[in-house]
Amino acid sequence: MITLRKSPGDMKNKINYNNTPIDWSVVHKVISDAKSIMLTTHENPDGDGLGAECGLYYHLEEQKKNVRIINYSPLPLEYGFLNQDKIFECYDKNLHDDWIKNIDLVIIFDVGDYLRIRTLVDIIENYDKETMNIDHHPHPNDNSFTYNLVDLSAAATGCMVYDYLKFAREDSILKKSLLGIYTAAMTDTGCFKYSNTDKKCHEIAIESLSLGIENHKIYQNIYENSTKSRIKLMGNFLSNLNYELRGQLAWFTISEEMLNLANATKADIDGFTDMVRTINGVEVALMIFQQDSTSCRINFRSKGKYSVNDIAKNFGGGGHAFAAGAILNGSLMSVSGKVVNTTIKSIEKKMANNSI
Ligand SMILES: [Mn+2]
Repeated sequence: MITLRKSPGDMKNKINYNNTPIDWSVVHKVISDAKSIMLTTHENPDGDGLGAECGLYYHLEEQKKNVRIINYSPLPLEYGFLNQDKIFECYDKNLHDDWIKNIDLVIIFDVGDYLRIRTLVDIIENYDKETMNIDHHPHPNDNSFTYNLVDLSAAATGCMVYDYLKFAREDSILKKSLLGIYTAAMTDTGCFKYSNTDKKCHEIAIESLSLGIENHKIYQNIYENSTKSRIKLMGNFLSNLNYELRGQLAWFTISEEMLNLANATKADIDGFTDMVRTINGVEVALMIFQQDSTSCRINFRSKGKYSVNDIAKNFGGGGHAFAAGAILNGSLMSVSGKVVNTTIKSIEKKMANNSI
């Protein structure tokens, strides 16, 4: 059980840019003053968390900082291309605690919820380390980070790293950093397709291409690397979709049995909800995934007409307005009944409000 030693209310942030304009000069002073820095991101990391780490890592390494990337989860195979220099480490108490004990700063990317770095919270709290949160997910005002940097308008956390490097560097951004930043922007915008795609994402793409970064290879590594099990599982769930609200809501469940039948793993379900959102007429896609015998993960994706993070919040989760999720205790049957009903009611309410 992971708990916060200090309650957030006891903490006083030294910096709290909670979706207020970030003064990068203030942030720069904090990072410059730190000699040893650990970079980390949430469990089951994605292209944004990993890319942001990689983006800042090479800059800090060049600045002669004692810097390491230590994540709770191992590096997913499809992101191996970011790891040419073996920069990603998976947390191991025996290997890392002595080093973490003496560091000046922990920078946490894309976390959404502090507890998503799992047991790393304990070690950070036990050694009373200063933390810097760099994120584009909402956080409460009384968060427990020493330095809180939240920009909800950022398409990716990697875009915030890009902002920082633009401020901090006289030289252009290193190619190895840009590889990470490009990966972050590409994955969090669904390959520059989602509504969060902005000018900055394309500027990052232009800068990356100018330096010879091979965007098609990044794409292939991440998206053309499906396991056969994933495709088998896909066939199963796609032929069992449920539609509500005259096709505006599409939902599906993935049981442990379906996973076992396809010989698939949890990593294989990434992107399924996005896929269902692509269906004509579907405004909101919802996945209910039985992650073990006692709990389910739910995942919402919206095309932009109806927000979904408020629905996820009802179940103790959260996220972005149009991409959100939660974890619920209970069987697949009970969770799906409850969640589907609540979602239908919530969308009906939004429809009524929209039509006024
Ligand atoms: Mn992100």
